[in-house]
Amino acid sequence: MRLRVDLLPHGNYPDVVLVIDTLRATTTAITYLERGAEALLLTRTPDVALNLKEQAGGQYVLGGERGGLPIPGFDFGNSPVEAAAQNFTGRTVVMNTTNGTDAAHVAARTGKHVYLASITNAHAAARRAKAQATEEVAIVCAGTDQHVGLEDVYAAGVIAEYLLALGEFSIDDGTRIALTVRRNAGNPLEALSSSVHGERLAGLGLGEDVRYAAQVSTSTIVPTLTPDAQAPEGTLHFTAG
Ligand code: 3SL
Ligand code: MG
Repeated sequence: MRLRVDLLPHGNYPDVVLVIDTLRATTTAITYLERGAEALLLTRTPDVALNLKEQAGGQYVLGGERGGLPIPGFDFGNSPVEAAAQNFTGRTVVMNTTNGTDAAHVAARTGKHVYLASITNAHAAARRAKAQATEEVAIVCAGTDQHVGLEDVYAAGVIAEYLLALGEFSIDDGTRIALTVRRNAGNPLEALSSSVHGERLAGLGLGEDVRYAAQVSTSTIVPTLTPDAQAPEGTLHFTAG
């Protein structure tokens, strides 16, 4: 079994893919499902989300950001702290974010089993990946605007450690880098806070989201790409695994 870490999304994933956008899209996605959401629809663009809302009204709740701030017309930003304070029971949350939702679309082009992962669900995500994989687990870091993000590589290292404790893998250099970062960048909060994006979020007054995202394996929810013929075009349909 191969374990591969892509420091940015590259595509061509043959088997299991764990998509990571620790700050903050995948952490927030996990939280929506924790708070009762029935499903998540990840769109390619904000307009796809806004059109869905216009057509189907109250059926959908919209969450997303540009530049870290809520998108005009959306109901929520991309904040796990904000999501954790809401009840989404029975609702479908439509998400669009700058990097995380795009990374999921790249993974879904070829991946057989696509999951959203973060530090908060690291153990559950690793267990799910190990259980489903037949040839490869690819951990894909979303990064920020095509730049590698320390927070995502660190999270990949956390998940890689769990996977290596669960079984035998041949590993690539991406995995070696992620493990090195995990072992040398301090505790999760130190690592996330010292990343460029962590500093940026703190500057926007969103430091509580960084703190939230640094909690290790507090959730057993693994958002799972679940093909659904009814899902609107241009969306990826995820449910709680
Ligand atoms: O890039 C993304 O997809 C977002 O998660 C970035 S932010 O943390 O919401 O600004
Ligand atoms: Mg990010």
